[in-house]
Amino acid sequence: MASLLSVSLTSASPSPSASLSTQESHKGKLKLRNSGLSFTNEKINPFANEKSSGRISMVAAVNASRFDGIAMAPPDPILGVSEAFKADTSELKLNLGVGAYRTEELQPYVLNVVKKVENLMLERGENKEYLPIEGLAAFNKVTAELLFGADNPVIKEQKVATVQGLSGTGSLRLAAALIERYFPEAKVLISSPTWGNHKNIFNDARVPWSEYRYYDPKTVGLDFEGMIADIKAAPEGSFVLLHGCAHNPTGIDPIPEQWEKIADLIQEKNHIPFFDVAYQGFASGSLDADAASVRLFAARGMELFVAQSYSKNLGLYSERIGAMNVVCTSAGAAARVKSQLKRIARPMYSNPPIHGARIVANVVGDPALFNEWKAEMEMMAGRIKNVRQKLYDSLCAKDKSGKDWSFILEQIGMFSFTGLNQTQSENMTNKWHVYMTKDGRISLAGLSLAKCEYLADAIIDSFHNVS
Ligand code: PGU
Repeated sequence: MASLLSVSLTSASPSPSASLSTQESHKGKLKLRNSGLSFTNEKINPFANEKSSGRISMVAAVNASRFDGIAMAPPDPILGVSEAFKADTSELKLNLGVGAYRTEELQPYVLNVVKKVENLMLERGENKEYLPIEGLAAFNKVTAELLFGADNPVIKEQKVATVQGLSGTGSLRLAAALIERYFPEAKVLISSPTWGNHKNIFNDARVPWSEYRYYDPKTVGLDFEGMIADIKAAPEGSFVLLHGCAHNPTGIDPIPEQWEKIADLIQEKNHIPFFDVAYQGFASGSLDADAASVRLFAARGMELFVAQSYSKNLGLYSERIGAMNVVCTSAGAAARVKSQLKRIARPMYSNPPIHGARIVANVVGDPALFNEWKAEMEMMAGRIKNVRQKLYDSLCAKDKSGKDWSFILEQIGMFSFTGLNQTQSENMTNKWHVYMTKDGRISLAGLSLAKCEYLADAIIDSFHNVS
């Protein structure tokens, strides 16, 4: 029989974020921002409902855990798909969940140029000392140049605050913390739909967000009017999160004239554009073409945020290499913003990892290796375009219903947004062993030419036979 003991706990302890906000509290009052979300003590502190005000005591069995109040978290909608895929023993199984490039043999791919540079790094016997908080200087230089173009006045005039981040996600999270700290009244507008983790990032940073219309299921295209109306209706000075290229999950990007109109409106409303660039060079095969949207905004002299990732274009998924860039209207503002980004990074993770930063800096810094990278990027983008075409051809050949599948060819990047609903997507997995996210997104980077016909059969069955 379990013996009983009494446990004493300090009650009403503020949540971790509340204690962070205390730094900025006024006259000792705890200031929690109204994010429109429930982050009350009741939600976070399982003991908060206890009546006692100073200290609480509770009686617990020794076998009971202090963590019994913590519920099981749901699996991640994207990374959880890979876990389910691993557990499936069927030979037919296909992982089109996570956006990660695979070869035609459906194997993970390490770029040749990365292997070369890693060998060079090993030969040089470089040390593993801490990086500065802002990351590797040579990386920060080349990453901003790749994004804006080396000749861009924003670079020449030192108007960009660049810090190395923990890939795209970590860079977005840093920026979210900057918004929370210095723009307490602002909210972030995100596209509907968007990459699933965007909402988590802003929720955890306690930055309120709302959605703007983006995808029109009727046309399986961009709802440009809806997008414009929602950005217009947002309070002045909002941050507008935009996907630099290859919108995730839809694969639908505004055309250049639409980008101009979006920029006009953002300027008019005094909003701050916030680009997430996770696919530069990977969407079209060209680093410059895929940065056109960001450069268009920068050329207007606008202040903007840009998060970058090297997960896809250099295949450095697990090295966690990316950057956060803030373009300011003066070098002085950029220096101050950078100092604050460092201040946010220091207690979060102190300083970033060096390996991926050295790979990027060495690849971009050597003209021959840089060219080799571009060729490999074109090859990867080309393989994805080929499977996109073959999937479309297979759907047209097999589907006798007359349905127009041409939207698949109009989408760009590594994903296709099939238009399958949740039940249909579940049929893809349960019946056909095709693993994908429940929003109907498939990663074409995980598809081979050999599997296109099988996938077409699965899509046609799910679309027509499941409601
Ligand atoms: N932003 C967008 C638009 C993305 O699609 C991704 C990755 C990221 C940022 C972050 O990538 P980092 O690896 O942190 O640089 N999205 C992929 C990868 C899996 C995931 O959800 O993290 C995806 O499958 O959507």
